[in-house]
Amino acid sequence: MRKEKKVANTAVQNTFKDVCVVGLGYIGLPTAAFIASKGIKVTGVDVNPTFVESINRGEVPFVEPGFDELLKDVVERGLLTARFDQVEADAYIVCVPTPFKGDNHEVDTKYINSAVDAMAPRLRPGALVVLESTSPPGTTRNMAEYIIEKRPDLSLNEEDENAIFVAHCPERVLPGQIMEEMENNDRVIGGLTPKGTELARDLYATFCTAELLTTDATTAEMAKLTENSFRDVNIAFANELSLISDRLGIDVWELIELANHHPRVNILKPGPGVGGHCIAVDPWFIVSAVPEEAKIVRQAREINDGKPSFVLDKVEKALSKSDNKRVAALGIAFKADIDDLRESPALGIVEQLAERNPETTVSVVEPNVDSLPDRLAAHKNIELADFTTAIESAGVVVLLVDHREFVGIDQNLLNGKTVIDTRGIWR
Ligand code: SAJ
Repeated sequence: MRKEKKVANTAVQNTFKDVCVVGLGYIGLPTAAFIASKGIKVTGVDVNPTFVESINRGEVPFVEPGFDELLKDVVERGLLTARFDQVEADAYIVCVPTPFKGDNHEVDTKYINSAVDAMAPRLRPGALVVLESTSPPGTTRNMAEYIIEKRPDLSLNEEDENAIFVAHCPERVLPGQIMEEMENNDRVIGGLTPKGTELARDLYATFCTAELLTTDATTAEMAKLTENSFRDVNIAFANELSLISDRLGIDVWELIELANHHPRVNILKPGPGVGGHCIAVDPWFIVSAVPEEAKIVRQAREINDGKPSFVLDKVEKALSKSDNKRVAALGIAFKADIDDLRESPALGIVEQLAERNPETTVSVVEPNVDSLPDRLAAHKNIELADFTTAIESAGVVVLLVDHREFVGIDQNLLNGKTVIDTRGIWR
């Protein structure tokens, strides 16, 4: 591993006059905007018309604190434009989803492949292609080989005149804190060749002021998977403690608070399960690559994936003892203060609750969305409600997400209700 200092912006801007970012989601769009804010012309590409139209109006199509101003500025200054089709550029950054498929949780590279299909005809010798999407070991090389399959006139040998350069630079920002972390998080950058690493490092140096750590592509891929697996394993420990504490009849929050007073103990928080498209997905790529060895990683995934059914059982038990069959479900996002519903355990809990208990009405309170997602709207016994109405009419209240709106509420509102607080904010 080599630590590289930031290079001067002016030198970098000479190398990269145009950058094309493919995939304008929670990661791609902020990345595009940060690069554009340094005076580089950026074209963002997405298949979603709502996103493209909203971005070209200077409006962020999702909730991310503090990002609106930056986006508006770069769009108004003509530095960032969104469109459906790719353009010729000095550098491409691929930020498309990499979901898994099948029972073995292998990566589905269909979005990377279609990004390459659209990019290949436009690639010029000397271009840099960076894969940011979280990927199993070997994916960056496979992507590069797929590019060459489409463009046999180009080469991956950096000595050749017709060489292109390919690298992996996994995204690391925490949704909800992207404005701070995009600039200040250290980055891991691994090229397929030394020149690829160098060029990718120069590109990220345009907007990242932290350390740029260089390595090879496979180690960079594994570094990202390792980071998210580390967090998953630690959350699984907290979730396992919540099951143990429930069985022993003790308060898990108090238990963790006490244990965390030890100078070398720092247990994370239990919850209703692990969501988002990163931590709930990425560890499986390690399991799928090396199933024999990745025992803790697999077990952690299973523990975290099992937590929603534990919560569901608790709610159903409470309902069976309550005359009032209405449930107030607080939060459906995958974590606090965002509108992202991907892989959200809360969403699954609400859906199953309604499905398994047709006599029950579930009032969902989610301050970050205007309407229920189709999955929930399809159920007649699920409604979107405001906080006060939902609580007042419910016999059972289940807190699923620790959104700021739920934290300091008047606890008197909960009198007479059975409360299941999966995030421990009302203790
Ligand atoms: N969670 C708990 N208990 C905790 C912490 C989190 O139950 O103590 C749950 C959350 O409620 C959520 C899930 O885990 O459902 C994941 O949330 P998170 O805040 O831990 O992480 P993400 O998915 O928002 O972002 C992670 C980050 N990775 C790490 O912290 C190692 C982020 O830096 C990555 O960029 C991101 O994954 C990604 O895109 O890979």
